Amino acid sequence: MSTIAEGTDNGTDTTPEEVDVVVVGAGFSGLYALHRLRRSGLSVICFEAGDGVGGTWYWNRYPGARVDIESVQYSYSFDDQLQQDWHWPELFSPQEDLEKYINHVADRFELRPMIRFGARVNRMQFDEGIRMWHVSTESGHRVTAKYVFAATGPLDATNIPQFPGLENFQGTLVHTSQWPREGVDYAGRRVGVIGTGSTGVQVVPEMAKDAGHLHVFQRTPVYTVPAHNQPLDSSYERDWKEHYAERRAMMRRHPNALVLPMQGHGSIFDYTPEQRLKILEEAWQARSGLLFFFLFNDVMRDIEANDVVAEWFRGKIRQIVGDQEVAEMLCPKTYPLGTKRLSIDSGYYETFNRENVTLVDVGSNPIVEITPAGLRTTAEEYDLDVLVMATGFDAMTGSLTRMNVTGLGGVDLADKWADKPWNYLGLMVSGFPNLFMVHGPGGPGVVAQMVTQCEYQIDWFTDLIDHMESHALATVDTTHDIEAEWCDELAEVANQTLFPRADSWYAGANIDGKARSFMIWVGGFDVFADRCDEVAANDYRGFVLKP
Ligand code: NA7
Repeated sequence: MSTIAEGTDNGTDTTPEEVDVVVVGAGFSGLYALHRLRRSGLSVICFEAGDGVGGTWYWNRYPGARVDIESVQYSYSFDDQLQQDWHWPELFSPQEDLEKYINHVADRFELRPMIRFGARVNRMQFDEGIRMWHVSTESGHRVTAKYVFAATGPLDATNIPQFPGLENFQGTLVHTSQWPREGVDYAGRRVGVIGTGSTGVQVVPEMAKDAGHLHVFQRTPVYTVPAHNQPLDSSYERDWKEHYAERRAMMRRHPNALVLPMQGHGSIFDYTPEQRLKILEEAWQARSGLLFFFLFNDVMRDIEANDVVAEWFRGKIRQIVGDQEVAEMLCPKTYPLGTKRLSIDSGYYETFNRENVTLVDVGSNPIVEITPAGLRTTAEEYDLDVLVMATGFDAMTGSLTRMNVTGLGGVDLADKWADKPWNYLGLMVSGFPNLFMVHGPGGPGVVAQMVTQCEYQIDWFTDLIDHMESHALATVDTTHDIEAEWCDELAEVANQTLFPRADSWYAGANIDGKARSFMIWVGGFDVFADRCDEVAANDYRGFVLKP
């Protein structure tokens, strides 16, 4: 083992030609991987496409960008002094505060010298002769490494639908995840937002405040609940800081890696309609939108139970939105509640009561063309100065397949995943030795709190590396039989829930031509982590380790 690969690109490139580990991405996962790997005494280099740390919280700087998990939970646990020292001003942090935090972490733990910024990885090739990875970046880095951590995030590869005429638009065109640092001038202007997922739900109320007129182009309505964001109450903060150890342990034992204020009411059918109303109303007023998943244990499994909550939900929309035609357009009716990411918002439905906001149904009348002056649907033409794409991501797999990754026998990862993203435990893919995926397809990914999850997965990988180094092992891989078993188990677990009933990005349904395959382990983070622990305790059962 060598020493830590440090040095900045200040004119002279100090990037070594060979390291123990390459980490791709300097978001929450990448930074923790750097910290943890350094503790193992390994030489590490990190390539980050952006000019700063933060990953999701570096790129998604659109107005209203905010985390949808309480910040006291969505934060690192690996250093108690850090969680004691840090003060979150708000309950659900805005992007600026998350970026501040992650920059603090990079400085506090002196991680920056290990990172090469503006360095997008564009090729990763496993060399069977030397059993190492060759990693290249668009900015010319060429490094050989024994191990690679793909800390690339499940929502990194931007999806911009290729509408005819897109290149002819004369106004400002921007995807929410590529929002310029200097901002976009939209005050008093004619703005269009395409997309009403979690991002659309956040950007719409914020832009409506200053836009001259805002058109929201909605293909599918969203279920969103109020965040009730507020300044972080000092006694609440104190209580968390006093109980961090036990609360972090509770997260490890929770299916979604969360601590929730209320849950576990049993079946919805155990209650009278009046009692259900009371429970649902309390949840609507409470501080965690994700509660709706946990209020009753049959809502995500039984369509009739789900329908009860969904219908109550539609009633809420009809109450909030004045114009009942608009309210009806906003009511989700084609997929069960929770089977696409439940959003949390700050005044989303209320925004449609504003004079300067118009909802356009592009589900019934699709967008046919972007024109130089705006866009045209099958029904009408709209003149716009600013067009915002809140159209999401080639989720889970896109960030990996876009890096041109080739494994044993020169197999391209994109080809290997042409029909489904084969993987074992979401951690590894057979034929791609020593390539570790953080939040990979096949793991709990976005249905569980991601910071706790990334810490867990990175600890698991670094323990595996420590094991390999102390036993003089050169490679770890898995087999296609094992990954086929895992993918079957994942599908079986998903099929016991309502999740597969939605055309969601959880199943690759949002990208034209992408194979349909449900990619997320919805059996619980707790069960997943127990399984990973058990695998490790049994000599990494299912993994193939070679000297
Ligand atoms: P999402 O959840 O994928 O939402 C994208 C939105 O864009 C969604 O409403 C889509 O409608 C819409 N969309 C995509 N393509 C089109 C076209 N061609 N025409 C019209 N509308 C379109 O991405 P987000 O960024 O909102 O959220 C991603 C995750 O980030 C979120 O779940 C959180 O985990 C954080 P559709 O529903 O496909 O009909």
